[in-house]
Amino acid sequence: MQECPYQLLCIPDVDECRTLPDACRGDMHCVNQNGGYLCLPRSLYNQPYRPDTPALPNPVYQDPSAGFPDTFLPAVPGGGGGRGGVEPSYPRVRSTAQCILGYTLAEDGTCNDIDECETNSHHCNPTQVCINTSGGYTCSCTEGYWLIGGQCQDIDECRYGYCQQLCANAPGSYSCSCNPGFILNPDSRTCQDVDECEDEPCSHGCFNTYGSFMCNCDEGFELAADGTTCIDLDECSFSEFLCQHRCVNTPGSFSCICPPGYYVFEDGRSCEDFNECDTGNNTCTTAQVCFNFQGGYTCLDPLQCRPPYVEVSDNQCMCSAENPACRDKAFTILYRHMDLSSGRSVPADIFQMQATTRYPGAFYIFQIKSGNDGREFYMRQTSNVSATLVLSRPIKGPKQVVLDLEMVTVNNVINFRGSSIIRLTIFVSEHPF
Ligand SMILES: [Ca+2]
Ligand SMILES: [Ca+2]
Ligand SMILES: [Ca+2]
Ligand SMILES: [Ca+2]
Repeated sequence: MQECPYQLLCIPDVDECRTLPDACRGDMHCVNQNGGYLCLPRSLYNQPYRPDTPALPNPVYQDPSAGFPDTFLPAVPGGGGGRGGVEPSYPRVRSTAQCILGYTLAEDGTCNDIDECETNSHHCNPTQVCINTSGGYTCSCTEGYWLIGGQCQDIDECRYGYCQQLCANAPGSYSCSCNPGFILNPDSRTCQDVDECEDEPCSHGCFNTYGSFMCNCDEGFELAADGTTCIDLDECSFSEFLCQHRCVNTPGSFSCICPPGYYVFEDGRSCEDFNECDTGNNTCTTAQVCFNFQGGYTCLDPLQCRPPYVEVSDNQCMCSAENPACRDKAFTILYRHMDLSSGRSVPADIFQMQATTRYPGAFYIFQIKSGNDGREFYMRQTSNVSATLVLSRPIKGPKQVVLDLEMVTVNNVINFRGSSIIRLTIFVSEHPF
């Protein structure tokens, strides 16, 4: 029954031409129809049946059941009765109503839908697609197109924000893509951030960011121009004062080194003299005295006083006044040693000298008797009985300077004039520390 749009036509047909006696009167010929029968003039019966040909007289439609709703029955021209068929012997002429528009009458009398798309009897635009429907058809656009002015035109999906980031329109379609740093989600429209750090692109630390990532470097390194590589910082190039002596760059750091005779102090930068005498790390014999100085040490031989001097202690020689050979010589020679940094800033008080024995009425004169050829030193008297040795010009080491510092004692009361000497050996270091 579903195939039948008209209920009237779908009940089992009865062949009224056989079952009814005198179904058609007079010269009329009975033609059975689905749901009724036709009475046609016999003279026309042999012609092909063409219900919509106006030249033919209207066939007579006979409704045998008389129980159908009026609405399904064609109007009877001039007739007053609503129901037909009560008198089969009185056929009435009715309008053609075999099938409604869109259906065609099949040989078995049923109305079948016309497939306008199949039979190419549609009026769809060439850009459109014909879709057959029951009793008709529709013209439609394929996906990705819409109807504008009767034409199927491509939908510019990009204009309507179909893609979250990048969009490329295409006829009947579109495609989304993502900015660098994003990947297209399975929905093919939205994008999500790529966690670049998973691929470990950085030499050191990596931070994922929305749409990108950032690298950072451990201490002592800096990020190269490529943004991912960490390169060592050359700390030594920052400042020449980073190390007291020499800076050695290392990966991620730097270190200071000191010349032989020094060690690197706790601060890691300054050089400290290695005291070879205290640590026993020297080659002095037991007879010698180890003297430490900046950057080295020396072994002092035991004091040997040259005659007429005689040894009075391990660092002092004396020439006795009773000895005639000592008449014009200094009464005592005291041996002293000191160290001095190369290039030490000047002026600098570096040594004190003082009379140990004071005679009443005596006065003292302090002077550099020998060794001051470069005029780097002078004596400055600081009191009646004392003086200071002043360094007035910088001395560059390594160097040993031996100065004879003389103290002249003058006593006019007893007409005495004598002198004593300090033989000062100065070890000037090679380095300014
Ligand atoms: Ca498109
Ligand atoms: Ca990222
Ligand atoms: Ca470094
Ligand atoms: Ca030393």
